[in-house]
Amino acid sequence: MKRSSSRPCAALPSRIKAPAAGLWSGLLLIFPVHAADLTTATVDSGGGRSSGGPVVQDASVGYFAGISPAGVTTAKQGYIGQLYDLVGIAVAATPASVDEGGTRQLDASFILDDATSLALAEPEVAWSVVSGPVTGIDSGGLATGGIVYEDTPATVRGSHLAFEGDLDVTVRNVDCDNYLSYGGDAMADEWQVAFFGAPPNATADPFANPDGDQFSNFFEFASGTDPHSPDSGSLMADVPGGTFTPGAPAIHVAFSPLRVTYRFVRSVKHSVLGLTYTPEFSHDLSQFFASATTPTVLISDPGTGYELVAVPYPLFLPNGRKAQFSRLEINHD
Ligand SMILES: [Ca+2]
Ligand SMILES: [Ca+2]
Ligand SMILES: [Ca+2]
Repeated sequence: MKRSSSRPCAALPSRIKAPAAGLWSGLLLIFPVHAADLTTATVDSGGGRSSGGPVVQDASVGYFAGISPAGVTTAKQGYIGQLYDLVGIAVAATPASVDEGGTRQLDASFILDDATSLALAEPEVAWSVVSGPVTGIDSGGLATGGIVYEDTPATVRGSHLAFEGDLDVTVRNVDCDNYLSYGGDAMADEWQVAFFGAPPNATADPFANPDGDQFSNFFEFASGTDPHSPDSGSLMADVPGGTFTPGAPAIHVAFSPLRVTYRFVRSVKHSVLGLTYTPEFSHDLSQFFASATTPTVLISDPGTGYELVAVPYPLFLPNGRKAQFSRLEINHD
């Protein structure tokens, strides 16, 4: 009896697995059948592109570079492209300021997670004002500064997708006498806001005299005295030394040699405000003679906005009489 037997096909050992077809397919693209024909391209020293014959090589330094010589083939190995994530938006302006009534171009860029940036076209950005006197930003990122009485901080914002970025800017006070109803009265708006608050305020008028002394607000501003104090007194000065306290003009006498000067305080902004200060001298309070000497600045204090100046006190007037009286005339052009 013929016996037959059948033996089932043996299964592959479990540790020998056939690779998935897809994997082989993928490798074949780079390792063709004729593995012996592989040539090795020279990797560019910077990891950039190199080529020779039918080969174009894009690889990073240190990566395998063998590719097929048949046909024009491109092999890409390693980090030849860089992927990044967006982490925020940066807004910039150069400089980070805008003049009142003027404009400043804002620029926006994406901040990437690899510490680089990617410029954004301004129309892609939604612009807004977070705070401060920036009156508007057009679609092209052009910001306009509002009218201010002093240099004033503001914050602007650029938004795109889910990101937004802020920039602090300064709105520069380039005209010291143009702020709302305080403008155009020859008194620095900053001084008016400091003593009388935000406009409008009738007691801040140049002809008003809220403290009831003999000096109008205009004269108090021009002389640096307190418009709320009827007892400002005469100016006090430490010359040389560098300090002074504004007050009514004073006559100063120095000896060895004898030198008499007429000292007064004026605004450091007198020129831009159109203010002129004219010391005048008289024998009889009837006829006054104006000083023809340009005042000498003894102490300048831009921090307070005032300076101490002096002219020689004439012992004798052009009419030959003694100068027994003096006064300071302050005018606005
Ligand atoms: Ca201004
Ligand atoms: Ca003013
Ligand atoms: Ca007064």
